[in-house]
Amino acid sequence: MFRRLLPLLALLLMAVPAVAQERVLNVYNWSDYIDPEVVASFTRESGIRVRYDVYDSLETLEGRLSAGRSGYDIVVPTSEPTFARLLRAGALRPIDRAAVPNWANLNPTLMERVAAIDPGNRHGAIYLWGTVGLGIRVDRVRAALGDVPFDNLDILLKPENAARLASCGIMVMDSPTDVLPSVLRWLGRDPNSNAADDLRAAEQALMGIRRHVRAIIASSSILDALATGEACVALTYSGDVIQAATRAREAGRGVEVGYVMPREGAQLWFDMMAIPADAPNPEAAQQFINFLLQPDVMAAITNQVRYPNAVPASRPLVNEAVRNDPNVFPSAEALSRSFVAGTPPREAERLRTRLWSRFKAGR
Ligand code: N2P
Repeated sequence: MFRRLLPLLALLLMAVPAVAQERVLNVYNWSDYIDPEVVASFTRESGIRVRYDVYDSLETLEGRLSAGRSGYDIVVPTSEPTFARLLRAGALRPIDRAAVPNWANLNPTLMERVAAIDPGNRHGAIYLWGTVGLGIRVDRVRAALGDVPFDNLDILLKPENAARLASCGIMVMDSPTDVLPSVLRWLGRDPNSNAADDLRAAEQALMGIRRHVRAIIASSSILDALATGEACVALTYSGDVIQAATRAREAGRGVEVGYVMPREGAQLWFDMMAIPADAPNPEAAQQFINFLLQPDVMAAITNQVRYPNAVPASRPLVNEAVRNDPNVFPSAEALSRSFVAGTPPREAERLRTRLWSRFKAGR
């Protein structure tokens, strides 16, 4: 009996060092935010296996990371507030530029914008960026509202419009961080205000449409609901809407999805590739960042997820339809009206969280 098991045992022993040597990269990224083929080709090229987890809101990401020992090597927080807060808490590791030669491919003007919170850009490189706006079912909204201009948040936030659209499905992504600034801007207030009366006004605006809102759910579920036609107006991230539009078109069931970038000024955000201070495999993380910063790799990602990147040399390699889509690459004029969220102090953050619970509960 034992004799027969011996060869098996020998085989197992031989396999142990191989397993111990296997290199693993633990990635925690947004959902629907990469071309899976890119991950596969990184593994083929480097021999590093990728364990890939996803989140769909900054609140989820921050909750997971602030406990420490997340076990991740790569995370992708938005520059403000999440990346800024993690940085301040000492939760991010400086990136060794010598290990990331493709850093030179990054657009210096865009990187300058995030240098204000990360002097010298020591802890993060821009992965992708985009705006917050509305995904709409164009025909349904046209039928319900008539010939109004489809270029601002009136569609969602004016109670009379929301009442007309309620039956076809209004949804809002479950993220006070990425929703409140746009509501404040629509009200003509400072999108980054932490003043109690501004936040109260934002709450009133949201409560004014609450009974017409079908769902306040994770951004990943909003993408699905837009693609199937279950949502006819949804406040979410730009590229998610464009991905939903593509899926809806491919499904061929007559669902036509459009993106509305708020004319009053859209929230603009930058998502940063960063390495947690306690990352188990920071060398592999740097290798991965370097891999992603290649122009052809970045072009593949933008083509797939419909968000612009920060590698200008990728631009000629992006499909023409994507390259010329002003919802993917906003015009200079639209950008000049946009704003970037700030980092609310603790007390204001508490007010925002409480306000959001009341909005979700509807009272
Ligand atoms: C991807 C979500 C976009 C990231 N599904 C928002 N910062």
